[in-house]
Amino acid sequence: MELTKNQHILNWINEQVALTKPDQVIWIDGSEAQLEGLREEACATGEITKLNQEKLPGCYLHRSDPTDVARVESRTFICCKKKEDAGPTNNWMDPEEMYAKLRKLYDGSMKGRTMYVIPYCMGVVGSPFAKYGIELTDSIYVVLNMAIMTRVGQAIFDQLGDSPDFIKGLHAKANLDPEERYIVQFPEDNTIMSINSGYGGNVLQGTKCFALRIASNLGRQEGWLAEHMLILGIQNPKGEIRYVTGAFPSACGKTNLAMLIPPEGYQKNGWKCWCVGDDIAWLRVGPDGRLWAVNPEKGFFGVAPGTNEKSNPNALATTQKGTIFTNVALNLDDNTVWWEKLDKNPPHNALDWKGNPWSPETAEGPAAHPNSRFTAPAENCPCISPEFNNPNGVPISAIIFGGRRAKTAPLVYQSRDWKHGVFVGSIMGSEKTAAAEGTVGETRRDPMAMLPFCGYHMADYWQHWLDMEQSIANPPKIFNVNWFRTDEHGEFIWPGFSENLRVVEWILKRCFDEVGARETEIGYLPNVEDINLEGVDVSRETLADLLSVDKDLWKEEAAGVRGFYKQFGDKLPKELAQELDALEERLNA
Ligand code: OXD
Ligand code: MN
Repeated sequence: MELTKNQHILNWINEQVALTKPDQVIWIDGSEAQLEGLREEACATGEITKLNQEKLPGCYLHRSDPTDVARVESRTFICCKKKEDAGPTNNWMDPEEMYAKLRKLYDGSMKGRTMYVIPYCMGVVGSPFAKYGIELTDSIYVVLNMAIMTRVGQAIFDQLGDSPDFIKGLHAKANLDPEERYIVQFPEDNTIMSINSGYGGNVLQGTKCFALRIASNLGRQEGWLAEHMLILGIQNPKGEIRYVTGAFPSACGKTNLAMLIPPEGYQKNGWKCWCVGDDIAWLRVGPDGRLWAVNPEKGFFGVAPGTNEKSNPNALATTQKGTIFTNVALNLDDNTVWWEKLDKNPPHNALDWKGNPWSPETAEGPAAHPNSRFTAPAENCPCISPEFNNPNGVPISAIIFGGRRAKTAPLVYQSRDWKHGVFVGSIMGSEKTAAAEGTVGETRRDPMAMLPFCGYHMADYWQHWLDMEQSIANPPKIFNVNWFRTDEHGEFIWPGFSENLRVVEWILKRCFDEVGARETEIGYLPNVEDINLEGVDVSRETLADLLSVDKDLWKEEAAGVRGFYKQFGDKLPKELAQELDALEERLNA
């Protein structure tokens, strides 16, 4: 039954139905009864498997096609009229050409299938931050995941009324042909189309496609920022809670920082940390001139391998109910799940992520896919912030950028001002580990961790960041961290995880003028005595080493940035070119 009389919505859905030709159309009202019916149906067809309901209540396992297990940047497109508006870091195709190509692929793709109409909201329904979307999909898996990751149901239609202001999304699994897989954003039409994939990051359109690629365009037009950032609240012994956001490329511990647990000594003194978001932040200027952040998502789509009682007990606890696991291993003895580094007891009677028998003795590959995931409700998280559902978000004191650098970047430094902070974000990068293709140690630049997610020209995006300065009377301070410096044996010097709070404490003190700093060529660094080392096995000498700036390495770094900036040509904001010149001058002085 149709859940709205909105003609914009009905006309658009009718067109998509005529194109894809599903056998039936089901509208998702968001009720538990309807979702439960869909879970039962998906269990009956084998699309998902019900797990041990005593140990993992409400949890299910899904296996995706083995060729369809990750985001595919090579198949992801920004289709705006002018190629130069997409910029050198995005794939582009002319919208007319792309629509024509896609129409052929979608034509009749839902024959014999059901189309589900998912009305969803990014942010709290009715909040000034909120944005609405409708995803049409032929996948129950997508419906169930979207219902965890976003706010779904009738309330969205009620809120929209007759408005045409919603993001249109069409997803068809088709035949999962990797050669014809497309994840396409049409920012000028507020439209998202994905086909031939069932993998989360490609097809849960509310997340990366909408909340970053489309929303970054909306933010530019409307004067706000859509960022690939965690949001963390830090409560000090006085009971004050101060918030930071953090942008990190993948494999830099973003989820761990988002759910940080204070070191024991800090806990005893009354410190607490609160997770507002683990992946995406929408940032707007509040009436007080500060930057306020909301997490537009309602769940966590996290990487399972490596998540354990030590690395991230909060994430692990979050996955113990109401969670959909994708491509992890199934323990046949007790119908629970397992993944690498969950614990030291791999199941001996298991199915791997492809559904083949697996045991540690005979294993030829990992039990869980390295990019296997959990889709878990944020409200399960033991440290979820009481402000999680606050429609106005939380005020941000600091923005933290970070990457994985063996030598160059110190443990932490503060930018000189907003412009320099934008520069620091724009030169962000991470060194490739042995696990990834390419030369080990080579730096992959990933500005603001937005390389795969910025929905328009990266240089225009930097300009937008620079322009935002005018409207933020009380801007957050901008920092860079690096938890990954290594010694001559390649071992990490800084213990990381919980201990990172010691660095965040210094960052917050800087924001509230509670501590000094020393000025260096690259920005402000802590005085060695100003980072609390009580209760951690790190000496002042080691800390001094972590806080050292090697001028020769930084000269190489500056040269690397110059090379990276070249591709942006005339579009590179002059402020950033000046920042690079100034950095080199200071290094050569
Ligand atoms: C994610 C990503 O899945 O950034 O969050 O790839
Ligand atoms: Mn992410």
